[in-house]
Amino acid sequence: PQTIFLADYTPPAYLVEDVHLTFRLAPSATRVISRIRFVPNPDAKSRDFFLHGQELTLIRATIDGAEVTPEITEAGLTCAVPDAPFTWEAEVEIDPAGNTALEGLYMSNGMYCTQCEAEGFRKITYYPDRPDVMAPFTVRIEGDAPVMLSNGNPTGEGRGWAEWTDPWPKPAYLFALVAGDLVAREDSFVTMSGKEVALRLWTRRGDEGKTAFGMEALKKSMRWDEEVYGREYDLDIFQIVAVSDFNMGAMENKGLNIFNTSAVLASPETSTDANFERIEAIIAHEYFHNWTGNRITCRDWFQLSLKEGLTVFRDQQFTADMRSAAVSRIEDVMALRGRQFREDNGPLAHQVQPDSFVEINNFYTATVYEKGAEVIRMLKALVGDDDWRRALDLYFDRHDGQACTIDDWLKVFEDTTGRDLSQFRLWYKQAGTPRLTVTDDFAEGTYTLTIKQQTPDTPGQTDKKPMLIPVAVGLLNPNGDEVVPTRVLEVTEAEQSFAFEGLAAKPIPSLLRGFSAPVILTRDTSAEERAFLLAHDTDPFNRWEAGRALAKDVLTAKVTGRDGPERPYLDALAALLRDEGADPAFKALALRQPGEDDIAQTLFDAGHSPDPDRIHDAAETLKQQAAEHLQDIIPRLAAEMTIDAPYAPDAEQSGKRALRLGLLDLTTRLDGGAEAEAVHAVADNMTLSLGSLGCLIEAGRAEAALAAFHARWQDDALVLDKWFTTQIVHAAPGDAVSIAERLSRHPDFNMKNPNRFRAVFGALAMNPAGFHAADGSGYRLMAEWIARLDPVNPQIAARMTTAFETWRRYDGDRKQMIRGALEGIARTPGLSSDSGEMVARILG
Ligand code: DPP
Ligand code: ZN
Repeated sequence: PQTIFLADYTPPAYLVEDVHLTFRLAPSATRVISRIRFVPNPDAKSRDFFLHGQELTLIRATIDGAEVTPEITEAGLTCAVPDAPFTWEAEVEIDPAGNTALEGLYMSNGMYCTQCEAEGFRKITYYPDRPDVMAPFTVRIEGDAPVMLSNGNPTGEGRGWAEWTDPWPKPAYLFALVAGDLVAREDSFVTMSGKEVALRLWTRRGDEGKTAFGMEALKKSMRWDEEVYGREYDLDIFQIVAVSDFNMGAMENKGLNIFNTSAVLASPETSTDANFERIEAIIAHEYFHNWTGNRITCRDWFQLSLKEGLTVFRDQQFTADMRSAAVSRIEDVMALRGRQFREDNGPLAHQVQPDSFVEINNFYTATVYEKGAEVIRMLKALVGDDDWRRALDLYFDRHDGQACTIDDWLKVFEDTTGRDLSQFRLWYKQAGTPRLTVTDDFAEGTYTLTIKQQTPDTPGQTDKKPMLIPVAVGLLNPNGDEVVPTRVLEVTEAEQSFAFEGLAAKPIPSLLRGFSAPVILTRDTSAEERAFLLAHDTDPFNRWEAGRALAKDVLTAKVTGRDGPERPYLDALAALLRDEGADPAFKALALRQPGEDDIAQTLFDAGHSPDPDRIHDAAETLKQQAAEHLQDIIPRLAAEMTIDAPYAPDAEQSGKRALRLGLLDLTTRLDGGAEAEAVHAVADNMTLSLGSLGCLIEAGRAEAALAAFHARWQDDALVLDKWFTTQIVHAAPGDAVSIAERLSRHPDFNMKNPNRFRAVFGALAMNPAGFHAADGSGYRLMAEWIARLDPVNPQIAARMTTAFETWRRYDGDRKQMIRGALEGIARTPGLSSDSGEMVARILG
């Protein structure tokens, strides 16, 4: 496997003027006939003609009608070509039915579908499969499927064929084709300039009842992008197709988005509130890519965050507007810390803009996506809302139709504001989570904050420079009044002080409001001060953060055998639950304890080797204590969370259900699951059904409920995925591995379906004390299945290796066992470059 470097970028030798593709569909022998008009690129450094191609059988090729015999290698082909525009034609044969990697053209439940990002198009035909080659496509599909779709607008159809034309030049990774026996929910949307766009959401038969929510989310997204960014849709039709076997969440193919069923299909009976929220966000995300990704795309894959960071930021803004801004910000940060901080503080740490990769599929990461979005959020905070909007207008204007770089993006901001962003650019180039250490001082009415910054070494990167870090700060007086409203301090030096004058008394600082930068901030803070902020901070994020910090202090103290601030924590929690002004969703978030993985990292940072069992016990003990401490409040509050109206997956109802389930989790510690059983018996939506089932599993009385759940939902793959997952996630640590092992032998387990594989093995990784079982059984099971999956679906196998990314935190025995497991994967004959690269990076 070859390492690709950003520094080696060269422009393509030939550009493509247009592409005509004909597909003659047959499950094991599909013919793809391409007619491509090439023109020499005036900016090219060479005239070497190279087309990517993998797993293709070339039947014939011609140039300007004359037969040619190209030289074929494993990566593609070369051929002597004229030094002038010419027409290339080729016919290849491919095997969609045998394609279990789910990259290129493959089959899912008898339906043809494609996934081309990042480099799947080269498995469909010979082509310059790189995002800086953009062309209009015309696609003719021949076959017997009742529905045959591709990008763009329909331009013809007849018995056994359909033709689609996409007038917008696009890179090959945005190509899509779908064919099968599909049914559509149809709707329409009138754009801001009065153009009517047909909307279709396609599913296989039987899933029609799960499309209403997705369609509404699509229309809301289209309206929002017009209202907030002035971006209008640009084809006559927009289509979404739901596919059961899909490696990712969804894909923004031009005019024909393809979605994992789990990221689009929803109904109250089968989907949780969290599913609805995620679906709304993903539909928005893929739709927003039409401008940030498709109309303006990436020059090369090192620029991936140009489209992903920006589009995640835009979908976060959308969710904040559709739901509660405070709650969605907290959820975004929880996800960032859970996945990106974990990545950034281990062997897989990498830059938002990497300098090199072996397999680009391994860089669709939380760092490129979520940290990328945080970088954009900081940029917006630094330039302000007005310049943000002006800069975005300039970006769309200047770069429409181009394949761009992150530097092009930053230049737009420099030109708009006149600001030099070279220090800010380090956010893209320096890996690792910066640490901020804050001290303060008060004398003669002046309050001084001193902030030190340091970014730890990461693989291949040491001696990092100070970054430009926006730290939003507000000051409260001891009565809880805000004496200095939020101000953004721009930290640019390794150490820097900021003074606030004219204060009557020493204030209490509220630091990093709204999580204004993706950093780890530490400051010696007393439990009283945290409790004070939890009660009084006007910044909802920091209010939540104060409670979380208290909970972490309690848990880490318990694990290390110190006295912790249980009392202030539990009292503050009680006060918050009694606060009638606080939103139920917020209370539910405050009630949630920090995850066991988060505690492990915190302990490791403090110089301990975390013991997963002790962490789990500490979490259980604290839950028991909370249940006892809050037992007077719980029944009344739970009763208030009853909903009389018909189910709606909106922010208000889901907040109430979240709080109700948070309280039920505590009640289960007191009544052994009696109430959970009652809730489960009458639950008429998946949120309460699955939530109460989790409580029953933890209470050890779920056997009958699990059997009934399986019997009821055995024909619904997405619900069955939940059935697999919940048993493992909620299993007692000592049982998790054997349950996962047993479920991997269940007749409904199917390693070829990524959702099902993740439902078992992704779930095992989410039960830290179970996965890290002291006998190494979790490691062995995981490694065995990764090696087994690798030849079938290398992308998912490689992704699953991240279960091991935290290995250096643990004690010597565990480290040795994990090393053994990883080395075992590495020795697997024929291991993919996907998994090979990941294992090598994790081992370091
Ligand atoms: N480009 C796709 C997305 O992020 C990849 N899953 O939306
Ligand atoms: Zn995306």
